[in-house]
Amino acid sequence: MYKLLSHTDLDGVGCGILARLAFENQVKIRYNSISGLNHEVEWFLKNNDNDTFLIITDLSVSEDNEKRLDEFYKLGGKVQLIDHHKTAMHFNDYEWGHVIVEDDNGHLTSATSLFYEYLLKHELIEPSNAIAQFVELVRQYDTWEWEKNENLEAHRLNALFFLVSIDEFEEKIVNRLKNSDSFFFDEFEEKILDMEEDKIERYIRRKRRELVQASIGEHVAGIVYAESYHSELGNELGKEYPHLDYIAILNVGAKRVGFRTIHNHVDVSEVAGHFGGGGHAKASGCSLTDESYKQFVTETFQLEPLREDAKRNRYNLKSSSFGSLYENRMEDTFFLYSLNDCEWTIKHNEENIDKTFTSFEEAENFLKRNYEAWLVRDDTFVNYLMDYVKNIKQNEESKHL
Ligand SMILES: [Mn+2]
Repeated sequence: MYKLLSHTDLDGVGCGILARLAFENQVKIRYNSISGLNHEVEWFLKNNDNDTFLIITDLSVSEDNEKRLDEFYKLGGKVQLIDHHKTAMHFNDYEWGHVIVEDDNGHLTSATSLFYEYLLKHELIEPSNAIAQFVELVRQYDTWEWEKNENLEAHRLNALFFLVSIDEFEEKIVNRLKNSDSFFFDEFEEKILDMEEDKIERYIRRKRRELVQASIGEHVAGIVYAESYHSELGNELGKEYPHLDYIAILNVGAKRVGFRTIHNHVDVSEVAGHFGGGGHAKASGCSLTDESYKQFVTETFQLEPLREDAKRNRYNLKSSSFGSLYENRMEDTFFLYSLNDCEWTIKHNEENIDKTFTSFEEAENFLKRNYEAWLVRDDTFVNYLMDYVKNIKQNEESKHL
């Protein structure tokens, strides 16, 4: 008999699917959160028979359970831990641990890709094209490589995973991988995935109009309330507003805050750590405690949402050699223009600010971080230029008088 303890996400369930293909009804599978895993391991060690082979994937156990498992192994118990998280590297000190973050070709790994290799190496699974394709989709999704490769199928696989229950997903995929030469979505799945994509797009568009900006510690954050689609939302809002260091997503019902960043210069695991949470550099979270509630909810509740840049302009464009016009809520105007090839500056109302920038992006970043200004529509831009010309003329005329 085998027992597999794996994570509840797509990568974790990918391991379950491989185990089902390899061991069929000779494996018991349990999907767990991190805390749930430790209970399961303790329960297993108390109730095990020495014939059951324990496999743990995509998760690592607590220090206490690490010791217990090693004792169990030394007394002849069968156990294998397979993971790809950086924080689990020390399990490689054990014969029963196998942790690889990046493979020899420089590709990031996932638990599903490592477990597939493991099963192949021990000749526990028949290799197939369909399985290899599925494993690669899971790997690309779990490592975010899908985004760089624009592998939308990987993203859709995860969307499908969330649309159906884990049991249904497992059964569906196992059957498909058993019976076909390549991995595919059926017609009905394609249809609901299309609908789901439209729904996410509308949701993000709505949330974009609710985003507020606030300085928090050394960072400028975007703050939004949302219960669903956190990773899509964090990613889209981050790209839409690159001047924000990170996006904080508040889920008041669940009493959680999620943090996402698209930037390499920001580590949101540190931000979350400050509020007693943790996670990865680009995605992290913490509980909504008194302190984080005050910071993210109380102190930002009165703020007005960020205004979006005008999108359909023909004249008032970013980086334009004629300059670009911005405005903020105080109705201040900001004219951002280049002095020469490598210097940009900003005219705030009538006066130039005492600062130059080496690129348009740098200048705009300054403008948006400090003044929450947005690119105005063409009509406002044209009026601004006309007033400007009128002023010059008036000045000239007054000189001649
Ligand atoms: Mn994983």
